[in-house]
Amino acid sequence: MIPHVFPRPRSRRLSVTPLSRTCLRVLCLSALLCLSACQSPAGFIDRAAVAPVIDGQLDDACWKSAPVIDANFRFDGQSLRDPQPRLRVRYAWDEHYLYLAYDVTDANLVALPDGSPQGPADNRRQTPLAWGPEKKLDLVEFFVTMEGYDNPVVAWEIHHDAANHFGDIWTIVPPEDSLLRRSSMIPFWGKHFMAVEEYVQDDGPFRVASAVRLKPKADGAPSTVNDPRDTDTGYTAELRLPWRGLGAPTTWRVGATTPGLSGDEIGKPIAFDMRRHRIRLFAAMLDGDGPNPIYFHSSPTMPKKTLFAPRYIDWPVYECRDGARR
Ligand SMILES: [Ca+2]
Ligand SMILES: [Ca+2]
Ligand SMILES: [Ca+2]
Repeated sequence: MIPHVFPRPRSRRLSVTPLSRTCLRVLCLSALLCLSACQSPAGFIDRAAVAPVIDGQLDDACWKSAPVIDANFRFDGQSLRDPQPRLRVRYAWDEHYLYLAYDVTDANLVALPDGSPQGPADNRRQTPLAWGPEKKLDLVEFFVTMEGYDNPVVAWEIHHDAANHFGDIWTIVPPEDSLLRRSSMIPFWGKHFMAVEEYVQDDGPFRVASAVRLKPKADGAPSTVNDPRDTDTGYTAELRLPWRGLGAPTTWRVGATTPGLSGDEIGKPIAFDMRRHRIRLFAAMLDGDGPNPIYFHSSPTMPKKTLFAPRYIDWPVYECRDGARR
């Protein structure tokens, strides 16, 4: 059985009355499906009444009310939390953006560029190096996909680091038992396809943005990147990703009355009503310190020592809602 990627709301109920043997089989099968389909989301993402300023400081109103997600599950054990704080993330949304904020605790910050800048001509960004154990490289990753993009999963893998390098990889992940995994487009360990040259598009004036703020050390001076002579404390960061660039369905746009865009809507930015829509959002951190680099992440169910992208069923599900109720 292929589990549903996005559990449906609890309000959906089965309505089967003729209990013939065949119907009982159908009912039992449906009940099994519902076990995977009716689970509650891991949490909610609240709408930001005021958009956060993307400056790396987490003093915006939306971050003060957002739940803090401790992404310190260890790569080398399932459901195994690290005793130390590692990566803490917060999420928010509004009609144009998904906002990501995070706080890294790290005594030695390392961040290096990789390849050429990417992005549109008026919003270029430098991609970070994603793996470099000999350099003690650090990295933060987010994996995001939306309900509906579930067979195969179409997701974005976002990379970010202490030097504000920003990378985005368009990823396609067929279900594990799908023959699509035999596609010549699936070279990455026979599991998924990564389009590294693609990038999250800006939606007119609504543009990808990111920022970093280095946290102060014991002496009050900011932590330093790529200088191991001191003892860092870490950094905070904010990212802003346009819903339309992420691929939110245009049927989710504010005031949608038709499935497709009407003539005067084509080419204009789109405002999205994300209320009640569900997204899968998984956060991970690579820390290059110690004898071996290690990842920490936000999923209590991710199997140990597993490649994150193909395990989309273990990315936590969040439901977008309007306003903080906490
Ligand atoms: Ca801010
Ligand atoms: Ca480090
Ligand atoms: Ca340093």
